[in-house]
Amino acid sequence: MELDEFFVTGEPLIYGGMVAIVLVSSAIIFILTYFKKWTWLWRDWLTTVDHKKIGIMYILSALAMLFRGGMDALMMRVQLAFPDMNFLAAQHYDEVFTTHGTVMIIFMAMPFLIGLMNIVVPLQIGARDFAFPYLNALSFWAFFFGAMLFNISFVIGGSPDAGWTSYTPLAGAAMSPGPGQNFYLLGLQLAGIGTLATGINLMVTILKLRAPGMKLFKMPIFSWSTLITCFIIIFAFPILTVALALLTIDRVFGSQFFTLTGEGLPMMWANLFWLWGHPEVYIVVLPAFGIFSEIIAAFAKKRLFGYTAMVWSIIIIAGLSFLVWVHHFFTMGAGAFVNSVFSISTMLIAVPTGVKIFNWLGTLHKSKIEFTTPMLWSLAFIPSFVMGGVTGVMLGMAAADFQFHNSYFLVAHFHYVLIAGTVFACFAGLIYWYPKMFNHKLNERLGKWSFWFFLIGFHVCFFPQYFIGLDGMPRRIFYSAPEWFTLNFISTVGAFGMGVGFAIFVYNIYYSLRYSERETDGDSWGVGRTLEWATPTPVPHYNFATLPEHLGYDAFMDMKENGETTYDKKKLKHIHMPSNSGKPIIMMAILSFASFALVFEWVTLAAIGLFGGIIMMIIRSFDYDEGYHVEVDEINEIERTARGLNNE
Ligand code: HEM
Ligand SMILES: [Cu+2]
Repeated sequence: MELDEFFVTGEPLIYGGMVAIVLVSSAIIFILTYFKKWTWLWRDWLTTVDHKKIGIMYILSALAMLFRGGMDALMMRVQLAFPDMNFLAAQHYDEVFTTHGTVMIIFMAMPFLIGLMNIVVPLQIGARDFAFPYLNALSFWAFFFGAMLFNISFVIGGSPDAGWTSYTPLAGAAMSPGPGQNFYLLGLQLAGIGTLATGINLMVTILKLRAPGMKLFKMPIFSWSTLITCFIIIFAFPILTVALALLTIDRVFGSQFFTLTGEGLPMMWANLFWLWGHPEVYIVVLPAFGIFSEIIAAFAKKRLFGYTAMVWSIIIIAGLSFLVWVHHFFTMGAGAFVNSVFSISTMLIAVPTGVKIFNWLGTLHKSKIEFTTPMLWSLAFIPSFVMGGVTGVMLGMAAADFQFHNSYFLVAHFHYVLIAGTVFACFAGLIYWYPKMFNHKLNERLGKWSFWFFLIGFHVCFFPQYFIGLDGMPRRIFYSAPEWFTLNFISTVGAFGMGVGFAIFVYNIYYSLRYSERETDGDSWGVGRTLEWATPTPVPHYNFATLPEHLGYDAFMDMKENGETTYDKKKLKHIHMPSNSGKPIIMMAILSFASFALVFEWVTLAAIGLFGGIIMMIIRSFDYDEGYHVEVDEINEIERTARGLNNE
């Protein structure tokens, strides 16, 4: 391969990107060296197996990906703002919507939520850490290197351009030659392994490590939604793994699973993709439901209305999510009977979802609402998400979908559910649990500015798109006809409004780091109901010194009433902790090297990398490190300092 094929050339925007990458990387290296932070970075972060730190790394990466995906979105909206715009050429537009969709779903929404789960779930169920902390680190690095591999494509080799759905035969070797599509396949493969491992890890954690007395039906709702999400991950992700592998083999080694010419089955890809893909949208929305439930109950200062109905509706949604995948291609030609079956199963999902909406409204009913920013995001979620849900039912009517299919009506619909559901929940959850992670709150005034900009921007951006869609504008085109000008222009203005909201949010992180008051009490908002608020802030690395015997639903409320804490001197025992390890990051770096080689179809190099990965697994299996103990004296010291008891 020639060097000028290796680097992407010819686009001013991409040269700008290259310069930005070099500048930012040099700045980071300089700062780390200047302040002598390399050992700190390696010892405290890169080798950590602590679920709280891994969660923070997930969230930071997800915020970076939200920025990247957001820049893609703004570029597309600029191109569509005026008819005859020449900002993005057709080919470049294709690449941008492909990377936007993929980054947002795989590298932003899922890791953001997994990051929150990492931090919150062990604390909510009274566990010391994940069941397999080492595996948790491995999962994070799999995601991280997968994301890096995918993102590097825009400066090296070229971006994929077949949509985030990567439909064959378009995505096959004949119609999409070159490394672009391989980046998609291998980036997702690597990250997917991490997600699958997290699903198993969290499921075992929740089933096996709950504190004594915390029965499943006493568990906080966010932990419930996580548990069910893990089941979806475990059943759905292997389908993606297989589909990606088959398409990789098609492209690199010339097999004919999805080709047209070799009597492959291109529609089989669409089926496999959506067999994973529809459950995937519930992977990113069920945890969001869990987050909103926690926040709404906390700031309505009431017990969650209909807890049991909530749990069952999550379970039913999860089950149904595997039975609706054909609604993504009603136009395939499966026939009226098949389409009717999938139409009905799709509409059935609205029933348990409706139940949840009424449960949230029931919780709010006659309550004294405290309008904090996490609560604002949660309140805004309800009507906004309903607008996405109702249009989803419209799309679910097979006959009508022949009109809506591949139009901006669909684009509006899925942004309504993904943004009002997932993104609002990410913001709400991050702000709500922020003091648990960083010992201070985010500034509420800035938070409200960012909320209003984002919320209004969101509706201004996407509401008009329903009508542009009904007017006939197809998705995935880089050209806006003059008759769609007004609505398209309004939509672009809204997109920039959201951009401003996000910028304020990021600025708030910096502002609060400098100026926010440091916490002394673990129950930061004063309204905590669940166990994570029972720990002091910052949370000790072992989480809980001791736990009360009986943990009911709303465990922390009971503890407050009974005057109990997580520090009962009489019950102290040493705590067994896992040691840090550099092996997860090294192993995943080696596997990402192998994947990178395979992207360019350098098969020997890829095989060597894979072999290196196997060597790392063997080394790991001879690792007899049993971890270490935190002794009673040290626990006493940590708890007394954290609780401010030393001055007494
Ligand atoms: C931040 C504001 C956002 C804006 C302004 C925006 C805008 C857009 C635009 C203009 C397109 C291309 C439509 C087309 O030409 O067909 C698009 C596609 C898409 N967006 Fe977004 N988006 C945003 C956020 C998100 C989020 C948060 C997610 C997911 C969590 C998401 C997921 C997708 C997906 C899956 C596609 C389809 C890509 C494809 O056709 O392959 N977007 N978005
Ligand atoms: Cu679906």
